Amino acid sequence: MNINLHHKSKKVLLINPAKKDSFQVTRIHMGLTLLGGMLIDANHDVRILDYAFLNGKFTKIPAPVPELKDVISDFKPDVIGISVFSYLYNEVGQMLSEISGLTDAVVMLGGPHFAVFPDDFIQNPAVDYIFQGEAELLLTKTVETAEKNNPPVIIQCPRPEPGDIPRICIDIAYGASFLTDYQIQLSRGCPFSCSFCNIHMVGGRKVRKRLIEDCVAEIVEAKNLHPSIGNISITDDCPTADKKRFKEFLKQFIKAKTGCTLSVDNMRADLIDEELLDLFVKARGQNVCLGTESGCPDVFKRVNKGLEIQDVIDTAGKVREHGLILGACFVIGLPGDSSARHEDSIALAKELSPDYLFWNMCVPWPGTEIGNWYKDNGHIADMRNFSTLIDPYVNFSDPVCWTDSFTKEERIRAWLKANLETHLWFNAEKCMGKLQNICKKYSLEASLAQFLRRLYPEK
Ligand code: B12
Ligand code: SF4
Repeated sequence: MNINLHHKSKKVLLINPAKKDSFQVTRIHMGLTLLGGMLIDANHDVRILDYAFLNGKFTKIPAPVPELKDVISDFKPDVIGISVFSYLYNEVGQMLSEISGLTDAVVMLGGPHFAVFPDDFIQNPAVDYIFQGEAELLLTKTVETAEKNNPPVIIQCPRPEPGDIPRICIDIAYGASFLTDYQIQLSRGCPFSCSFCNIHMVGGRKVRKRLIEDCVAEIVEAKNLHPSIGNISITDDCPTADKKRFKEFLKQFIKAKTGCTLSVDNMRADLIDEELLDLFVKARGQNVCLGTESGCPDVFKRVNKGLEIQDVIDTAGKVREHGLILGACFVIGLPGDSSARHEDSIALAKELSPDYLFWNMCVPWPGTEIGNWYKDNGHIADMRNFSTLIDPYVNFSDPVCWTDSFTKEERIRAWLKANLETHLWFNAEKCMGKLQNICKKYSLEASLAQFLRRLYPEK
C-alpha cells in the first residue's frame, strides 16, 4: 500500500446518480471503484454511493437505500465527486443544488458526459473541479490540494498506461456485500471506427492491454473477499480486439476455478471463432451479444464495421450451436435508414431470434461520423437526459435526431413496432391500456396482436 504521509487524509464521497426509471444496473460503477481504490491506497477515507446499483431491482438490498443528506451528515466528506452520464444531466443538476444546501465540501465532476459536452456545468457555482477524461493520474493530487473554486478548474486528463490502471475496490461501496456481478476491463480502447461510436473521445483507438495475470488475480481476490459475486462481466470496449489475448484470458480464467459464470457485454461478430467459443463455454461463459445494428445492407455498410450482415448471421449460428445465450443490439435511425428499411432490421431480428435484444434509438454524439452526417442532413435535438431505450412500461423520450425522410413520429413508430414484434419487452400486465392507446395512435394494432399471441400462446 502506497501511503502518502505529506497530506492530511481526506474524506471523499463518490456518487453515481440515477434516474427513477426502470433501467436496471447490477454492477457497481467501474470508474468510481477504480478511483476510490486509488484514494484508499493514498490513505484517504472513501465511500461510494452508486444509486444506479442501489436502486436496482436485482440488487436485493434489504435496508433502505441511504439518502444523500444522511450520508453527508454522517460521513462529513471533505470532497464529493460525482460521475456524470449525459442521460443523467438533470439529476446531476438537482444533486448539485441539494449538496450546496447541505455542505461546503469541495465538489468534483467527471465521467463520460465531458467527452461530448466539455463546457457543461462550468457556470454552476456548486462545482469546483471538472475532470475531462480518465482521472487516474491526476485525481489523488487534486483531492489532496482541493479547494473551493469559482469558476471550476478544468482538468484535462492524460490517458493512463495499462500499468497505471488500478484494481477495482468495491469494499468502499454501499451495498457491496450484495454485489453479485463484478465487472472488469482487461483492456481499454478500440481500434475500429464504427460511425456512431465516440470511442476516440473516450477510451481511444489504441488498445491499452492490462496484464492478463493481474486481471485474473484481481477476479480471484474479489471473489475471495466477496463470496456473493457469482458472475464476472467483461466490459472492455472491444474485448476481442486481440483474439489471441482474449483466448489466453479464457484459459487462465478456467484454470483459476472461481466458480463464477462469465459474461461479455459486446463482441464483434468477425472476431469470434470456434476455438474462442469452445473456451468461452469451458469458462462458463453465458452470452454473446452481437452488434447487429441494421438489417438493411446499405445502412449496415455505412456503419463502417468492416463486415457483412452475413458474418453476423453466421456467427449467431455458431453461438447457438455452442448453446450460449444470444443477444443482439440494433440501432434505429442510422444514416440511410427509413421506415421501409427498418423492416429489414425487424426481419433480421426475427431470423436471428435472439434471447435478448436492444432496439437503441440513434444518438448523433458530437465528434462522431453520424454526428457530422446529421448536422448536414438532418435535425439534432438536445442529447442530454436521453435514454436510447424504450422502457417496458412504454415510457420513452422523443428521438434526438431525425431527417425529413425518416421523421420523429416514424422513428417512434419503428421503435414500438420492433419491440412489439421481436421480443416480449413490454409489461402487458401493468400497461395494457397504454399499449392499446399508443398502438392505435401509430396504427400498430397488427403488431400488438402479434405481441399478444406470442405472450399468451394458449389463448
Ligand atoms: C460497461 C458500460 C456500462 C455498464 C456499466 C456502467 C457502470 N456504471 O460502470 C452498464 C451496462 C451498466 C452501462 C449502462 C449505461 N451506459 Co454504459 N458504458 C459502459 C462502457 C462500455 C464502459 C464503462 C467503463 O467501465 N469504462 C471504464 C471506466 C474506467 O471509465 P468510467 O467509468 O467512465 O470512469 C473514468 C472517467 O470517466 C473518469 N470519471 C468517471 N466518473 C468520475 C467522477 C469523478 C468525480 C472524477 C474525478 C472522474 C470520473 O475517471 C474514471 C477513471 O478513468 C462505456 C464506454 C466507455 N468506453 O467508457 C459505456 C458508456 C459509459 N455508457 C453509456 C451509456 C449511454 C449508458 C446508459 C445511459 C445506457 C442507456 N440506458 O442509454 C446506462 C447508464 C448506467 C448508469 N446509470 O450507471 C455511454 C455514456 C455516454 C454519455 N455521454 O453519457 C458510454 C460512454 C457508451 C457510449 N459511447 O455511448 N454501461
Ligand atoms: S467495435 Fe465497439 S467500441 Fe469499437 S468502434 Fe465499434 S462500437 Fe465502438
